Amino acid sequence: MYLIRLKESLSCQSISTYAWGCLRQISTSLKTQDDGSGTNYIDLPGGKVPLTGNLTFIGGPLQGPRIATYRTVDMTGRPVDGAHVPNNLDREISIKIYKTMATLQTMDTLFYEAQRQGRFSFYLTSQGEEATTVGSAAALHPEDIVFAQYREQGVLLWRGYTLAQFSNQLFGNNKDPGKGRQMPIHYGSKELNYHTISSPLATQLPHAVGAAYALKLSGSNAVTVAYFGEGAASEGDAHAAFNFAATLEVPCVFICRNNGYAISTPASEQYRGDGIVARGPMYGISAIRVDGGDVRAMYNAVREARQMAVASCRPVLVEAMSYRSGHHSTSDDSSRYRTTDEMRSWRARDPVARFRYWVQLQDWWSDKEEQAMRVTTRQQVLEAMEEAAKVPKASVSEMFTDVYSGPHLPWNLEEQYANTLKALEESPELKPSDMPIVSQ
Ligand SMILES: Cc1ncc(C[n+]2csc(CCOP(=O)(O)OP(=O)(O)O)c2C)c(N)n1
Ligand SMILES: [Mg+2]
Repeated sequence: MYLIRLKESLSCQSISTYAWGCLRQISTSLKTQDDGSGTNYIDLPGGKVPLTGNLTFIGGPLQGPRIATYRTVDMTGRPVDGAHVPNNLDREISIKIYKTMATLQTMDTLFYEAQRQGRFSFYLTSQGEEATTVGSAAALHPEDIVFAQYREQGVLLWRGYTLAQFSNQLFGNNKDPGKGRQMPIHYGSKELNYHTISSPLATQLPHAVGAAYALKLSGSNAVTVAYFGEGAASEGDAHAAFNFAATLEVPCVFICRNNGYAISTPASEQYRGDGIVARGPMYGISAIRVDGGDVRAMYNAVREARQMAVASCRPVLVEAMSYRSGHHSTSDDSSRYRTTDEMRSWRARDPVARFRYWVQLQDWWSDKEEQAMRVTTRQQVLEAMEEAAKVPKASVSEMFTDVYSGPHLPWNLEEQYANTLKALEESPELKPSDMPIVSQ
């Protein structure tokens, strides 16, 4: 616009004179400086950068060694010599972490099977990622606010979400706070500081950054925690979130679960840099890559990340490397795009068995306790499902009446409610068999 106006008001000759004047002005304002070592710098609003006569490009396709993965326990459960473990796990927390991971495994297996039997419409497991979610959850404080993707049921389980609550949500019954309006697995809990899951990928990331900014303004010592997959990291929202987090300087811990797949798309097709961790420095965010199958490493890395986020009031990025051992969801058959050999080899690296070995090595757990716990947990999950199945569904009328808290329905809901009742009256075959029409 400015140039167009200039063109309109100035002749060719005077444009040239104007540009020459500008150039001279710029050349004096962009002063180069010598720091004494013979290096020249250019001082710009974005910062002071060195000058060079070398015509050299940086970056390009990945070459050379990749960023290392922090690990404290090997694949068989033995401690890694010399690993830096600033926060060792004592007996009590180790047993709690192990029991939560084992319960998560049992819960995932039984809920998955129940969905296959048609008892509810959708499920997805976190098999292979139990250490990532439970290990990180154990490192957080209860007041930290979680913005999860959808495969982080381990965080909720750690925070005390009960098997009954999981079951009520999956069955979409009257005891589910969402009353069946959300798809199964879209859990949320205000009491546990866990925002309700939203399926569109990466939308939780800017939300987490905004909430972290609010925490900063209120002087809180809590952080927000944004979980996401490596596939979601390709969304525009992820880039916006990282940059806002860095520039606004907010206490947000980003935890990327790099589990190798985004449904059928392998991680190798998701980026050309070194995974997600390499993006941290690019945005000015401290970052670490962690073995997501090593619960002790996850616990230590996230505890440190949280500490850094609070102390510096800045974001931190953790990339947890793991493998999605199950199908993407009950709507997926992953044997169509990955080999059984690959899947079998990763099943053998089960993070739950790996941690059990470590806990048994400390003499804190026995085969007998293991057997008893597995029987009890299985029973508890089955009972929770039986109970949830018996709870009636919310009535059709609540779709309209349970939206706003005021005594009267807004006119548009009133109209839609009346139309629904009329349609059900005229076409009784549309009446859902398991839902009352009007609340009793
Ligand atoms: C904006 C958007 N695009 C596409 C989808 C469909 N979709 C659902 S899950 C998924 C894969 C996500 O992969 P990743 O982030 O790696 O998480 P993972 O399932 O591996 O845990 C896709 C493409 C979606 N939900 N939202
Ligand atoms: Mg993934």
